[in-house]
Amino acid sequence: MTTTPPLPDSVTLTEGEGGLPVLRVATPAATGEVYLNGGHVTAWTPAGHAPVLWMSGSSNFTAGQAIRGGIPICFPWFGPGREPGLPAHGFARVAQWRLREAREEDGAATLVLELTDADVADLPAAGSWPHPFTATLTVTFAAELTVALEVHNTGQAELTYEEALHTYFAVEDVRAIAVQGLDGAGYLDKAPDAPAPRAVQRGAVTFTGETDRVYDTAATAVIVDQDRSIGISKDGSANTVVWNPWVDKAAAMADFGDEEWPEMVCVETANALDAAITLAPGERHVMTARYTVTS
Ligand code: TA6
Repeated sequence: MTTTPPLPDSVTLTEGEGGLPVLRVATPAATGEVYLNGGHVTAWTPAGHAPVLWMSGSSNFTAGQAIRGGIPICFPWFGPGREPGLPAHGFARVAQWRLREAREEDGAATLVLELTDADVADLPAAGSWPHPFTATLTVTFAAELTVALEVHNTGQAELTYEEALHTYFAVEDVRAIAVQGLDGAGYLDKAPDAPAPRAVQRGAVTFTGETDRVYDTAATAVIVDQDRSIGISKDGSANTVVWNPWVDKAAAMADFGDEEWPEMVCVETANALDAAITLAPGERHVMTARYTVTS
């Protein structure tokens, strides 16, 4: 039986969609929510702004299934499952995280969630992934949203993993936005009609079809939308992934409405592929993303 730590007045633990436990945050600076299923941030709305994170109206809310939208945690692999039958993007987003601490300071509410190898020992999605670890997710809701994923190698052997904060942002129309800050960065182009597997970004990223790119960059990105800009700065991350499924891929996903693709763009903070992290026994690594909104 998991005990709930003391909660400040700005944080409540209640039943969310599908009866799943959800932590709801309400401070003068922002509101937000995090599901224990997947350690999944599903909402952040700074005071005076429209919701910043996008959620699919077709998302599942079933224990052990990924939520579509918000900030899925990809860990310990990015992309296809490494063994037959294992889910894409790792098991962290389908595991039940535990709330370790909730605190309020200077008007900001911070939630600290934890997942260890013991929590996934019987999780089919973990397959035979054998490494002892402790993953800690620290989410601070304020006028900015800060999300930090720390991985601690608690085992006696080297641990190599990939990770991403696979964040879905709400936009007016993806066909009219630009993502700045990636100019000159090399990228892996995963789009089905990519002219070449690798390219270099020229200017801002704009969207005219399915877009699925893994950029090699530590730079801050900015989503320039019609009435606002969303800044994505980061520490401890060598990759930024930019994704929009466009028409065909959206239609192929059961938990993604066919007409929803213009409303969102993913700009993901990651360490993937060649930038996978390797920890010696006892070592830790923290990847942090910081989101800001300006109108
Ligand atoms: O980050 C982009 C991506 O890897 C795409 O290739 C697409 O698969 C997307 O993630 C969503 O993956 P999911 O497993 O959440 O459907």
